[in-house]
Amino acid sequence: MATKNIIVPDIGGATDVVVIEVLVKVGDAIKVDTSLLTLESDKATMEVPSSDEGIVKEMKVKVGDKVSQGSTILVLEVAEGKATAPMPVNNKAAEAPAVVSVTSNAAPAPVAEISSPVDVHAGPVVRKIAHEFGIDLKKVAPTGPKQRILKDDIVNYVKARLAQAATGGGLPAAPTVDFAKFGAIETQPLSRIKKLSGKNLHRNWLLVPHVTQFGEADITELEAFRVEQKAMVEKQGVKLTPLVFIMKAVAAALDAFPQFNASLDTNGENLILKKYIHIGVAVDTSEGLVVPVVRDVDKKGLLELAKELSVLSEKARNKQLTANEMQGGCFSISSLGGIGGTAFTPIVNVPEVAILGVSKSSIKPVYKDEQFMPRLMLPLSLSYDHRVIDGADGARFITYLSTMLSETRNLLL
Ligand code: CAO
Repeated sequence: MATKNIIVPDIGGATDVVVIEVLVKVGDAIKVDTSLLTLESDKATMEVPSSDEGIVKEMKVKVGDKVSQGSTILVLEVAEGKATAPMPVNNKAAEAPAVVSVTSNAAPAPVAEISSPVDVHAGPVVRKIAHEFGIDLKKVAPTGPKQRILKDDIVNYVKARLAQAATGGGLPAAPTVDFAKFGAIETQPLSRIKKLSGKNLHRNWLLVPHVTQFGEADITELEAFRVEQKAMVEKQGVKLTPLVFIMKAVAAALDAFPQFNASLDTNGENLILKKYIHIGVAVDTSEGLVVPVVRDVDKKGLLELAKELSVLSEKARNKQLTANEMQGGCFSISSLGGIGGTAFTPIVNVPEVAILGVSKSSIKPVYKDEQFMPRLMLPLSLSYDHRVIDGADGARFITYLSTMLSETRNLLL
């Protein structure tokens, strides 16, 4: 292999022209006419094509450098026999490639004419790519100097559109805002879990026609029972929180309302009813939300469930959950009861058809037997897929759940 210096050819006598874009990098295989640089003088923006073919060995210029005719752009590794002597600076060689003028105020170059918008700043390569992909350059956010659209801007635009098509297809893009214009900022990458769960939540939000039914359960008796049992249970190293009772009540409700323990098949024509009751429980971890699944909740006792829940949530927080432990759920529970809030609208965890949100219980005056009484009320928020579940069934399910939680013996039997 021989090497050859690739130099700036005749650029119409302009000197100290600023490099505003470097279009190749070390290791790139380039051909004759591959665009190497974009230069910007007072009068025009130009793209410099390569005079040779080979592999880029070393770059000699970067964005912001000033170049003139004869400045070395890069060192090219060329195939033996193809290398010629470096082109002299003053050589007005016939082989010297022509420079394409893009946004010159003079006559526009042919490449520039391929693409329509003339009021955007972009080089011929960018315009050509935009033309080939049918991209309207006016929609691409420029990040180059003087609002110039760079090749990377096109790449980012296409990536964003593909991501959008994968989720919401055809939705208008969120505006690109330069937040630093308004004050100090810091950019933090999203965790792997956040990126994954974010994609799923977005898809579920768009795919499912959600309805959220709110309700309240009187858990005064249940709480008295829980507090009574708590110390005894804690001796066995287990924490008995309201969530375990809620899981049991949900299992009973799923048994009574099988359409909640179901999934739509992929063509949306059939409902697949499940004969098992596995419940996913959303766990908040430092990396984001994960949903381990507790299997056969209907067949397990309160203590067994409490033990399993604490093992799974511990594993979730230590990032030790296996894929298997997060699969096979029929219904999900998202409990924010340990944190606070009065109600929220959880997003259905597709392919499940419903999810229960639990908020923090509080003592409220409840009118009973012709007087107000202080009762501990638990707020419930049931979101469901309206393609599968009717509003009346949503109300029946939450009423059933409230009854189950109000009468503790229902859960113990
Ligand atoms: N009302 C009042 N108090 C409640 C309650 C409720 N609904 N639910 C729990 N509590 C109490 C518990 O009894 C416990 O109090 P004590 O320590 O005095 O007994 C305290 O709140 C903390 O409970 P916990 O959070 O440790 O336990 P849990 O069984 O309720 O929940 C888990 C376990 C793993 C679900 C929970 O820790 C968690 O991660 N929750 C967040 C889930 C989440 O982020 N969901 C959002 C999904 S949508 O983006």
